[in-house]
Amino acid sequence: MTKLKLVYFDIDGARGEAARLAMVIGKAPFEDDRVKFADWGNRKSGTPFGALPVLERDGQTVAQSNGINRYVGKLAELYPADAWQAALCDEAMDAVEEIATRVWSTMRLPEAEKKAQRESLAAGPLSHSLDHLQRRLVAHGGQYFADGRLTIADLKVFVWIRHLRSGDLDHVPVDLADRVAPRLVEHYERVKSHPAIKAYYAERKVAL
Ligand SMILES: N[C@@H](CCC(=O)N[C@@H](CS)C(=O)NCC(=O)O)C(=O)O
Repeated sequence: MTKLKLVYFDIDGARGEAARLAMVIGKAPFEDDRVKFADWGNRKSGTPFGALPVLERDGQTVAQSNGINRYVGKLAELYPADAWQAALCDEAMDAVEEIATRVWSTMRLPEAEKKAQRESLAAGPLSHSLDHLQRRLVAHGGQYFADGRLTIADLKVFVWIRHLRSGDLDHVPVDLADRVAPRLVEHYERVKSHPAIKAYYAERKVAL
């Protein structure tokens, strides 16, 4: 039997989380290898691009979060079979990845610079990205991003909106998504209420 291992940091969010959720929802058995930050220095050079997530399948590896998302989305039946719907699913995932990369690239900046850059992102590109994502959701019926049902794209957006509303991102207003993109917050609540997601976070004792 094929063995899957998802290697990601020991956090319940960010780039590895949508793949974890997809495998939980799809009941695809996998090993959840949670790397402690203290151990990362020893493991980094063993990864394809010096970064996580990495998915291992029978000892072989694949990196890049959205590629992993597509693969596990297919396994979990959370990726559209129709090529156009698949493109819409990819669009939402890539849109999140694009803005998240900009926001997270400020992580190690000196405090004053981080503050300036994050405030500027929040007022400009991050707000625009939320607005655009919301418009795409509405254009596709308002419930889900593609295929008229829950797909891996919804999981990626869910994880992003949760992060933005968590208060973990200093200098980004915690109510930004609520103010700029209330339909995305409704979408977040919709995904959050999925029974498998509720059960998963309850078991992990993660408050949503
Ligand atoms: N394009 C990559 C980016 C991966 C990435 O930057 N991952 C971060 C964690 S979210 C990481 O591994 N940071 C540690 C490091 O770069 O040393 C992807 O989408 O997977």
